[in-house]
Amino acid sequence: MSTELLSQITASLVDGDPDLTIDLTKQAIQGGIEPMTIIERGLVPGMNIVGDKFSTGEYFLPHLIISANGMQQAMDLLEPELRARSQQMKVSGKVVIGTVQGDIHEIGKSLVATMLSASGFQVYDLGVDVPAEDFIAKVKETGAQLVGLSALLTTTMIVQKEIIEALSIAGLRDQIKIMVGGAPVTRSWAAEIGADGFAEDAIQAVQLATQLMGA
Ligand code: B1M
Repeated sequence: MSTELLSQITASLVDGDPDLTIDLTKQAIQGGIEPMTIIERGLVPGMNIVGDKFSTGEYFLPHLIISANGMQQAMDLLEPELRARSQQMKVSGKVVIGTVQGDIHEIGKSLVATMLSASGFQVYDLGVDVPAEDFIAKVKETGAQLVGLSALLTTTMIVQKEIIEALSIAGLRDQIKIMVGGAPVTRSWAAEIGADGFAEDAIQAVQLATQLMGA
């Protein structure tokens, strides 16, 4: 039953039917399926298929936009469920997070931000298309100990490097840890650009953040 519902959620995103995605997500929540399962086994596979179809020229930008809207609205339903299930710990640190300049992909970064916040971190989410100076200003303003840089495009991965360099030039590098992530980002890229860590998904991001904060 739950496998079938998750497959239907995937298909609704691929078919670009946001109303159905929302309806099915509500059904899945009411049916007791764990929110992370709905995300990882229902929604993300749908977005991956849409992305693949875009790559091969079968789908165009409007398809991406419609499916992303469906996923975003489903995430709005799931966010309170994720928070409700998380074990609130003592605040384990302050994190400034954003998608780097030139990149407007939001969904994955927001999921990471939600999971960090639900795990007890104080999260300052700068949104998307964030320039280095905004990260620098927010770290100075909040005294955050951790910076998270998300990039979904191969062309904006380099901006992660530029932002790390800018944080160093601003004299902040010694007082912060930096983690990077996003679909094209790898552990070796993280090492190459001098980040302190890489996380593949939102769960790993929480584990990494906790580890980097020495908790
Ligand atoms: Co875009 N897009 N897109 N897109 N888009 C990709 C990334 C792409 C792979 C699709 C494809 O061709 N197969 C491709 C990039 C190719 C490349 O760089 N080599 C692509 C392209 C080309 C583009 C445009 C250039 C298209 C165009 O205009 N011609 C354009 C770029 C605009 C820009 O940013 N300047 C564009 C635009 C868009 C939309 C706006 C339509 C929309 C985003 C809407 C939004 O976010 N509000 C969109 C979408 C939806 C996608 C795909 C289909 C799905 C992304 C997504 O939300 N996934 C994507 C294909 C794909 O990824 N399979 C694609 C679900 C999300 C939960 O996963 O974001 O990976 P993800 O996040 C994960 C992990 O990566 C990780 O944890 C998250 C949760 O598990 N993670 C972190 C992410 N950030 C992290 C940070 C961390 C740690 C972990 O620490 C700080």
